[in-house]
Amino acid sequence: MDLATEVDAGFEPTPNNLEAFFMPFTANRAFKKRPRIVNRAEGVYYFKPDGTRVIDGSAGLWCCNAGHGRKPIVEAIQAQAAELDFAPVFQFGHPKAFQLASRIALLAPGSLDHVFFANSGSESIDTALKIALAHHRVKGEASRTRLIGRERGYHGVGFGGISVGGIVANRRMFGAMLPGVDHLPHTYDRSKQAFSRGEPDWGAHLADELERLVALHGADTIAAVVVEPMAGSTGVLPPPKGYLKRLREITAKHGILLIFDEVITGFGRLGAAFAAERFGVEPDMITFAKGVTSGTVPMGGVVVSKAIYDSFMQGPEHIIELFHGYTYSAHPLACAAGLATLDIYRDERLFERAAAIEGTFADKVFSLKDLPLVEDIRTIGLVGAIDLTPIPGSPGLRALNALERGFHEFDVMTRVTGDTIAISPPLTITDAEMDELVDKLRRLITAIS
Ligand code: PXG
Repeated sequence: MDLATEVDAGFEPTPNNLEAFFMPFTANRAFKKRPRIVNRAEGVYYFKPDGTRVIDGSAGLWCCNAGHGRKPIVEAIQAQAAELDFAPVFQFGHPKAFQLASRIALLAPGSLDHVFFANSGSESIDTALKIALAHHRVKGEASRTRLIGRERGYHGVGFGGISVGGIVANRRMFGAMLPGVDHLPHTYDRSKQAFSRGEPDWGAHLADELERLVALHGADTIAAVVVEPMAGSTGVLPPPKGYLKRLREITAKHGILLIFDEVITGFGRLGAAFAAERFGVEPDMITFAKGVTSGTVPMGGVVVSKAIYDSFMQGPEHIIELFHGYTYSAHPLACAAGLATLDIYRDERLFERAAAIEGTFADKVFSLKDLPLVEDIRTIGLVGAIDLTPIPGSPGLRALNALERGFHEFDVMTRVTGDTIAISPPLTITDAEMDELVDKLRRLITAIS
């Protein structure tokens, strides 16, 4: 890109251009021809460099649950940077790491009482898988090494996460991955579930496929099953009614750990602190990230049950119990941001708010049902998905057009996957802002028909 174009895109002329940044999960060449740049955010809006307001239909990347530019979070981060910029948590500690762990443990259901910190969802998943393997080993069940994921699952991009994940494009380029992994079938069947609000009625029996995997491999070889309570990245697939309970029963029966990947569903997205609470199912571990700091500072982690934590607390006390951790686990800036974020969630009752407006949100999203391109709509909590008719021969192009034209012509930001538009606005969104979002989507979908 030459300098003149850069200026058009709203940049100051500098010796830099757009080439140096190898962008993640982005069509780099298309983007750099026609960049989609934001340089400011407030509430449920981003702003383009020319000042145009763009409604944030995706809470950034499903993470800015408290909305953008929240003063208490900003100030907490600023104050923390001045007070304690970094502190090791290998063999040392700082107060806010313990405070935040306690706060998260209080939010998590039942006996999920201990928090291991990481810096992203991907690290959280790898951490959970490693804890599962090590837990069985310290209990004397070292044969339990197999990990079970699910088709259409997304668990980040580490080798553990893509191994248990079920998205072909994220796997096919990267070799053999982890050995000893198997997958449950995904739970979506449009012919049985189209236009379901909340949990679809059909599909609980798909959890019984786990019994088949147990019969095939032997329960004593299986360490853990990991699923997103609601699959997010592959197009918003709420769990069929009773499905997660059934998975819990089968895993418990066979001594297999159940891990809920709540990187998206945690911190209010489904109208409760965690989806585990909403669905009344207590897993053995919950992974989280994103909403814990409302996206402001990278952070992730795993909440583990007391039984798992206790299983490691044995042997001589001077021995490290788990040989795992990251330089930036429980980084002071992330902990400060997390504590300020949890205060906002509590004081503004944002999880309850998400639950209270879920019905209105669903009504508004379902109002798009009459549009000719719309093949299915799914909603749950403050999440919605709209499946569009693909352009024949070019899968994904229809939704990509929606992303591009949405940003440039309709001033709306969404996420797309395949030919699905996914929406997950900040939990602070007002009724009028929901109307604006849905109205822009209506005009956009009409325009790309
Ligand atoms: N698990 C789940 C369930 C996720 O949704 C990750 C793990 C990985 O998190 P990190 O922090 O390593 O990216 C995720 C991330 C999208 C989209 O538009 C979804 C994610 C990230 C970026 C885009 O669907 N989810």
